[in-house]
Amino acid sequence: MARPPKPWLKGQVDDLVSLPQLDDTILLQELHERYKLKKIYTYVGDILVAVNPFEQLPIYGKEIQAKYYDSVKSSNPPHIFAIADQAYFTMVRNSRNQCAVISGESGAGKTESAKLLMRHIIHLCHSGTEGQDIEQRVIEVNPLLEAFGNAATRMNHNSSRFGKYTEVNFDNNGHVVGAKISQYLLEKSRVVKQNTGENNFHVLYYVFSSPKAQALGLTSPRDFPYVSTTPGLPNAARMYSSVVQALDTVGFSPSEQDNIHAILAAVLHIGNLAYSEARPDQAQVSSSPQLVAKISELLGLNPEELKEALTAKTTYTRGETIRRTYSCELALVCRDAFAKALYGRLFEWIVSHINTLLAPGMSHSTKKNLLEIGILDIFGFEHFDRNGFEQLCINIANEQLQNFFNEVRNHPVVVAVCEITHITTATHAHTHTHTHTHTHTHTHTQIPGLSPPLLTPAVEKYKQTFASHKDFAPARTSEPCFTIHHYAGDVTYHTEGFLDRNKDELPADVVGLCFSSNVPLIHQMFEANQDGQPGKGGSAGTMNTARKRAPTVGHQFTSSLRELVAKMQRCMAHFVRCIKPNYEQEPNNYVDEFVDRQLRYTGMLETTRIRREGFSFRPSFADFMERFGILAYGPSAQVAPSAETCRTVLSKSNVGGWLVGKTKVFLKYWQVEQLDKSIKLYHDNAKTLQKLARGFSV
Ligand code: AOV
Ligand code: MG
Repeated sequence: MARPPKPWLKGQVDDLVSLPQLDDTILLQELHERYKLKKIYTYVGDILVAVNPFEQLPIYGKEIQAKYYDSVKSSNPPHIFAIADQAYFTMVRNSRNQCAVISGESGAGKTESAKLLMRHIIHLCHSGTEGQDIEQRVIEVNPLLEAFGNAATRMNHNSSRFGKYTEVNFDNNGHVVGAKISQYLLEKSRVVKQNTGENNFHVLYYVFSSPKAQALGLTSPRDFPYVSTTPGLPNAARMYSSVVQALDTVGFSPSEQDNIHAILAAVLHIGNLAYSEARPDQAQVSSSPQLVAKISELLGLNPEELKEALTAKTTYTRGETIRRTYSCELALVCRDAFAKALYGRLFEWIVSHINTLLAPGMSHSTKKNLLEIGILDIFGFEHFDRNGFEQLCINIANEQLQNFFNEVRNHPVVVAVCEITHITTATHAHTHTHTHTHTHTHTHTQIPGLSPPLLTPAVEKYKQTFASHKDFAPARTSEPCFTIHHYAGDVTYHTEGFLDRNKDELPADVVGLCFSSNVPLIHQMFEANQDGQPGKGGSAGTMNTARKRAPTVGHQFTSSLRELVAKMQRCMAHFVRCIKPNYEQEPNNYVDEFVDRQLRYTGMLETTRIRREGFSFRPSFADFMERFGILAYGPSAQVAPSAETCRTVLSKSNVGGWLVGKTKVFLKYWQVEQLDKSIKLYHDNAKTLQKLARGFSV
């Protein structure tokens, strides 16, 4: 009969994998016990679980940061700083790029974790006064992007409405030399419409606190429909100052900041444009001339041309120009599309300008020599009462991350094949075998809802294409919708408006108009040909309709995600799993069922098992010897990497259970940690010896 496992002190074990027994219930209970003791961080193998405390804990101060400086992981309690420490020093010692993937549902604490991670990395590489400037600028990018890309939702009072991957670049000495942000799919629709009880983007409230508000015509949020029906923000004035400070620090010039203010004000004013019917199906702007003049002034446009572009569409067929007037309903759609495009393009410009300002300088122009740590903070899985195109994209991204999480170290080949072009690959990843996943990838290569032929208003097409697929279900209602069995649960998507959101087209008349703006930034924002809109050559107002079809939003999104995953696969990955303990976003409240659901759908335990048993680290002989050869042969020996020499190193160290293959060494993650520990000890001893020697020579 099997002996019962030895008892342990509940909530006192830092790495749950080291427990004599671990199942779903124990995992849930241990996290709960630790949470009660305010131990929000726990290791489950090489994954850090972070339970959101929803209160400020005294665990992030300078003295704590000092403890997590080049430390052995097990010598301190689990912490997000330990992940930063491990990533940074592994990068420095092995010259290998690192990435941190932070996942969890909305409000679980991803963005806060990303910031803490970044803060500690900057602390670790802090090099005195030199380079301080760039470090501070990299840090200030966060509040800046949050102002423009975050909003209060029902799930989170500071919810990221875009995904971001921040790469921090380092030179060979481990000093920060620059950074680059990639942003994914800002939820532009929020600019013009918000769910009940939710806000617009933060900055659209902050801007009312500007000293220039009066000149911009910004009286009070009450007067602007895009923000007047929302709860609003209590601390707008204070936040406004912090955004301006961030803009200054990152390096936005005063005139660039003026431009940003003007565009934000214009977006708000556009929401006030009203229409009346001059004739059936012929809308005219019925708002005051002052309003039209204000918008035109802010955007550098001609007021008459503005009115024209917002009330009719010009098409060119066989040399003929046809002007089709809008109904009031269509004119409102056009107005909102204009506001969304302005805001969306402003956001894109801000990100690309940040990248220009923070790009590694000329002396580092050979980017090849630079090292990097990437931090991924993407919108969490979403499941609302009504889910649209945005939710589908967000959830696809989460599927892809889940896939990366499950497979990254154990089955790199499968991952390479499992691209985001297929939505079902990661579904139920914890129950699928890998061959299974593989097969699926080849059976379907399109994302339901994202490939243009499937985006016809008839949902019938979906049914035909995916009827036989087990992870796809046509809805049982007469409404146009379908259900996908995601890894995190079933989500029903309403296809209404899918086509338009996927195309995300702005009428050519509006594009042409903005292209003609005498404000260089506006001109530039509408110059890029990325949306299939006229580029430098096309003069405003004479668009040719035969131009190439623009890539859809879905297409752009999936291809940028694919690129991102490929990039992360070349890095050493660190995982942080954020857990939301309760729906109410309050401290001291851990709802077992709520947490249990999150642990189960992410397949926490299954992932842990795969990682514990699998050989997650498989370096070539050369890579292995470069990193660990010193343990057997010392620092200066010239030893050829071979199965033999690798074996010698491994036998000398105290780890068992490794394998040496024909070209590679096979190690489990904890064996790597053990070897790293020996390396650190080696260096520490060497340092002590040097000190002693210096002492003798004095
Ligand atoms: P998210 O990034 O995962 O949601 P956030 O990082 O914005 O979630 O966290 C939500 C809120 O939880 C924060 O605004 C804090 O109030 C609190 N919080 C999170 N982590 C901590 C922590 N370590 N200590 C104290 N409070 C914390 V979303 O962006 O919605 O998916 O799209
Ligand atoms: Mg966030």
